[in-house]
Amino acid sequence: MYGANTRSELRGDYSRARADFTVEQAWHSYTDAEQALWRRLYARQSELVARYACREFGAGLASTDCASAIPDLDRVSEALTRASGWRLVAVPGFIPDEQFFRHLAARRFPVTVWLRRPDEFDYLVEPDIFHDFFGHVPMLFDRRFGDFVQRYGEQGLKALEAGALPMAARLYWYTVEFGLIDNADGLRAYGAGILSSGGETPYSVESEAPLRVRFDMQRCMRTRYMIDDYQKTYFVIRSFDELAEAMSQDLPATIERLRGEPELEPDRLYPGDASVPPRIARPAVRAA
Ligand code: HBI
Ligand code: FE
Repeated sequence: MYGANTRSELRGDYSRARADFTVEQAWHSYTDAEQALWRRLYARQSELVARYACREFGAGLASTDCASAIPDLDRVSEALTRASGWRLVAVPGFIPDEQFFRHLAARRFPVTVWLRRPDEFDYLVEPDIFHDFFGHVPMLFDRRFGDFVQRYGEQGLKALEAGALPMAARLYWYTVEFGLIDNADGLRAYGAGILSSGGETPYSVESEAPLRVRFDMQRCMRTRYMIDDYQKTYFVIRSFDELAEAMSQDLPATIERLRGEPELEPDRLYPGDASVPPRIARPAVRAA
């Protein structure tokens, strides 16, 4: 989820990782305390799904059937493969960009095996299994979104070869991690970094603080991002077809066009931006 070169510490045991950085999940090694923490995290976030997540996320989450325990990745992969041809692979944590893109291009989603500590309930910098699984896996049950992520993996490898990881990372960041969608259901979130966060889920849809800009691929690829705070800018699509369209273009060609362009800051609007207003927060229903 975060740029590999911007994190202070790497958790996880990489000593038993294979050449493609996959490991055994060792599902039976999770402690009762970790199972209880998972259930608390799941209960908190799933409460927010009906109101803030797009319907594809809600449908995918239901298919994961992971409310009562940390998911067994191989078991979920059986249902996921039937739905969208994706499967899950266990990894010790962040893996090198090239390996990450190779997995995505082969419709394999890397899921970190360790779970955060209780004191990290509300926030941690590193993606753990709750972020990777609860945040990312539900959307992969949607075949169109799954096609986009696979295509992103293929294009990401080309971007790496072109020495343009930052631009490719921004595209991932502002869609897969922090994307919003504005369709007949109103403004909702589909990004994993949003939907795995208790605070950022309502903030991204209802707060007056951040900017919300209609998705434009080049605008997004030029815009820097923060990894340790709520986003200052969210990009808003109207349909997942927009992501498919964006990935139908040749990413290296777009990168070449953007090479000379200055990077953009996430805390301001630029000429040509189309703003999207926040969704009006429904007044909290007072307990009778
Ligand atoms: N590794 N496990 C893991 N998860 C990621 O999201 C991830 C990664 N390595 C690299 C990476 N992401 C970046 O290349 C992308 O976010 C662009
Ligand atoms: Fe992520």
